[in-house]
Amino acid sequence: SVFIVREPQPREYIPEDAASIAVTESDKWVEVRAADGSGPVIQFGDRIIVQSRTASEMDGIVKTVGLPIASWHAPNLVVLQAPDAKSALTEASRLAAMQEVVVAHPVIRGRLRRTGPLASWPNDPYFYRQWHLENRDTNGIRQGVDLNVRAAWPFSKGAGVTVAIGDDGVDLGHPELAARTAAGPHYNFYLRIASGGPSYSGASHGTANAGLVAASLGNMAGGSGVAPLANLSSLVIFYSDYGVVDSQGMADMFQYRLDVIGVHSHSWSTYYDAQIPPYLNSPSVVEQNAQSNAFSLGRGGRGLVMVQSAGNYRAYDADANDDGYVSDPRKIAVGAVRADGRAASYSTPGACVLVAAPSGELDNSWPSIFTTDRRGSAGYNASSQTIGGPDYVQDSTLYTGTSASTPQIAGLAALLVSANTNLTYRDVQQIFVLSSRIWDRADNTLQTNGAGLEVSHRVGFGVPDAALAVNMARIWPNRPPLATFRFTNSVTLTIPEENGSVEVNGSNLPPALASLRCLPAARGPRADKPTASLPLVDIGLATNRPSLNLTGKAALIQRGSNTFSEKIQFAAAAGAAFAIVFNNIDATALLHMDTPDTSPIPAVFIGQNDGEGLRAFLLTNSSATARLLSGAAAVAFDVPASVLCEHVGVRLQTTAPRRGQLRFTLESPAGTVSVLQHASSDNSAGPSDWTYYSVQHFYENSQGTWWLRLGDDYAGDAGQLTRAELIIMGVPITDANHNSLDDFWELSQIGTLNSSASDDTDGDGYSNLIEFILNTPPNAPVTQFQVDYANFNLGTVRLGWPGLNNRTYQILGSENPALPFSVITNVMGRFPETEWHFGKTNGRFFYRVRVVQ
Ligand SMILES: [Ca+2]
Ligand SMILES: [Ca+2]
Ligand SMILES: [Ca+2]
Ligand SMILES: [Ca+2]
Repeated sequence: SVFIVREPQPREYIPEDAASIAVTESDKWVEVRAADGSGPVIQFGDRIIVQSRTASEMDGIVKTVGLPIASWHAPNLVVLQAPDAKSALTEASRLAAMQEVVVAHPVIRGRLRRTGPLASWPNDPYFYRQWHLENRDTNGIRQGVDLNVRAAWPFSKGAGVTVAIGDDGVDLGHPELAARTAAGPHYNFYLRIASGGPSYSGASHGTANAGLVAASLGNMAGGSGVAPLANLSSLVIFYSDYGVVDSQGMADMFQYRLDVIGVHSHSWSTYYDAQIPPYLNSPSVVEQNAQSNAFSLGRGGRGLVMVQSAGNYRAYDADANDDGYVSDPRKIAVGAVRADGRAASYSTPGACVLVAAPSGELDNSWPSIFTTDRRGSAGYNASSQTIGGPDYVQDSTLYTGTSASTPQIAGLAALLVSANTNLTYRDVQQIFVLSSRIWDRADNTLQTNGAGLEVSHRVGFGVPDAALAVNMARIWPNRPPLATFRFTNSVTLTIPEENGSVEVNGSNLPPALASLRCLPAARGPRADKPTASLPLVDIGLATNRPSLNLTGKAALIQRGSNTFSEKIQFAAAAGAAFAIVFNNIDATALLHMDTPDTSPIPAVFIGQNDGEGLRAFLLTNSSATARLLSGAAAVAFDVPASVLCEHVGVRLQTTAPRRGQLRFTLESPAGTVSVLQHASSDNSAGPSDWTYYSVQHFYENSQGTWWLRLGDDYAGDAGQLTRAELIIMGVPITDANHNSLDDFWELSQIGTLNSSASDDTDGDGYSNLIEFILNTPPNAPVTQFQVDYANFNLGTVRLGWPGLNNRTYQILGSENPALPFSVITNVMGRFPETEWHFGKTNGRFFYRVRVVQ
C-alpha cells in the first residue's frame, strides 16, 4: 500500500516490508522508502508532525484526529502522539489529504549512517571495468593495485583545477568530456589557433588521456576520470604520428595561460636512446625558460604541477634519466604497473622516477585501462562490439603504456591542489612520496633509504593511495623554501674498464685465488658498493633449486646445461646473496652473462681456471669466504651541510666515446645507491655534459660523504671524467643524530633523540617522519578509532576504520545490542584504512569492531 504524506509537498511512501506494517503496539518505527525509489530507506515513528494553514484551524484538526498532542511548537505546528508507527503513518496520510493541513508526516529518523568516507557506487555503467581506480570484486574484496579514488572523492573531485593535456588534441565534444572542456583554454601550437580538437586523423592519444583525468562521474555513461570535476585544457603539440611542434612551440605550450592552468599531463617521452640536447631529448633554452616560468609563476606562484611519462623503453635498456624532459626535478616522472602492482615490462626505469600508476601490458595478458575514445569510428576503437562501444577503449593492444599511467597521476594532483590550493609543486611531489605504496616485493631495485622509505628505480615510491594523499593534502603545511647546494670535483680520471673482481679469503688459500678477475652479468642487480664477505658454497651446475639453505652465503656455479638466468634464480631461491658463475671452457675467457633485468641477485662471471681452482679449494677447505668488489673509480664529495634531501643531481662531463658501456652510481652517506647510468645500446659519445637526477635519497640527511662511482663494463673505448658536480636540493635541518627528524622537534615532541624516522611512536600508522613533515604530534594518534558505514555497491555494505598493518581486528555481531555479541570473523589490518564487507540483509543487526592485537 502507498501512503501519501505532506512535507509540505505531497510525497508517496511504501513500507519496506509489507509484513512489518502489521505492527504491534510496541512498534514505534516503520521503515519506508519513497514510492518513486528516490532516496534511502528511512524510518517513520509513532508521532506525527502537523502544520496547519492558520493557527485557528489547528484546534479543529486535532479534534478530528483524536490524538493527544506530544509537543507544541507554534500555534499552527504540533506533534501528535499515535499509538504506534502504523497508525501514525495511516493518520498522517489522512491528515495530509485535508485542505487546511500544510504538513503532515510521521517523525523521521535515518537508519545507520549511509555515507562513510566512500563515495557512493557510481551510476557510470563501466566504472566496474576501471580496476585501476578501484580494484575490488563485487563483494568489495581487494584484487590488486588501484588508486583507491572512491575513498578520496568525498573530500575532493578536482573542482576548480584546470588540467592541461599536452598531446595530439582531445575530442572536446565527447559526452564524457564536453562539460569538462567547456571552459578551456585550448590551443594548437602547430597551427597557432585556439583549437583543441584532434590534430589529425590518427590523433587518438589525447582523448584517451583526457578521459583518465576527468571523464564525467555520475552521468550514467562510460566510466569516470580520477578527478571528475577538474576542467580540461587541450594543448596540441603533436600533428602527426611522430611530428611534434618545434622547440619554440613547446616553450609557448609550457607557459600557456598560467593564470588558468594548474596541472600539466604529458604522456610522452623522447625516443632517442642517446643524450642529445637541446630539444631531441632535453629542453632547449627557450623551453627551459618556459618551464621555469611555469614552476615559479604558475598557480599564483605556487608552481604548475607537471606530470610526465617515464617512457616505454625498458626492453631497450633505456633509462628515464637520459630524457631531460622527464628527469627535471620539478616534474613528476611516472612509471607504470600492471594489475598486480609489478612494474610493466615496458616501463622505463630510472633513479628519477617518482611514482607509478596502473596501466596495461603490451598484450591482453593483464587487464588494461578503460577510458574514453574518440567518438564512433574515429580513435583507437571503431567497434560497437567492444565493452562500452566505439566511444571507449579498453584493449591494451590499442592503448597502454606509461601514457595511460601518467594522466591518472595528473588527476590525483588535481585532487590534491583542489583539496588544498596552497600546495606548491614540491608539496604535491612530497605528498606522493609519503602516500605511495610498493606492491611488488620482488622488485630487485627496491631499497629502503636512510629516511626509512621504500623506493625503487622502476616505480619510485610506488602507487599513490588517493584517499591517503588527499587526507594529507588537507592538513599539509607548506614545505620551507627550497635550497640548492653544489659541490664540484674537478678531478680528471680515467674511467676503469671491465671493472670488478671477486676477493676470496680462506686459510691456506693459494695466492692466485685471492683476487679473481670477473665480468658482471649484463643486467640485474650489481654490487656497486662492496658486498659483505660471505661463505662460498659450490652448488655445481645449479640445474635445480639446491636443497641447501644458502641464506647469508654466496653460490659458486658452473656454466653449462641450463641458462645463466636459471642458475642465478635457483641460487637466489635457496637464499644466496650473490652468485659467482665460472666458465666450463677456454681457460681464462670471460663473457657477460645475458641475464634479464629481473635477475634476483648480483652475479658475476669468472674464468674456467679460476672457477675450477676455487672448486678444488672448497673441497678441502669449508671456511672460504668471498665478496664482490666493483672496481669502479670512486669520487668522494664531503658534504658539510645538513639538508633534508629532495632531489639529488649529479652533473658529469666526460670524454667517453661510447656512453652505452658506462655505469655510474651515487651512494649517499646513508648507504642508499642511485643508479644514474647503466649499460645500453647507445654507441654515441658521452655523457659530454649531462645532469642525472635521483629521488632515491628523498628525506635523507645530506651530511657526510657521498660516493660517485664510475665504471665501464666493456673493454675498449676508454674515457675520462673531466668534471663532476653533486647537487643537493632540499631544506636545511638541524639533525645531529642523522635520523631525518629535526632535533628540536624530536626533543620537544617525543622527548628523546633515540627514535628513527620510520618509528611510529604513538602507533597510529603514521611514521615519525610523516608526523614531522605534517607537523602532527608523534606521541598522540592522528586518527581516532571510528567505524564508518557505507554502501560499497547495491548489494554490499562496507565497514571501514583506521587500521594498522600487522594488526588483527575482530568483527562481532548481535541482533540485540543488549545481548552478548558473537565473533563473526577476524580481519587483517591494513594502513591507513581497514575494511570489512558484508551482503545486505533485511532487518536490524549490530556490529562491533575490536582490536585483537
Ligand atoms: Ca561517466
Ligand atoms: Ca572510437
Ligand atoms: Ca634528528
Ligand atoms: Ca605516529
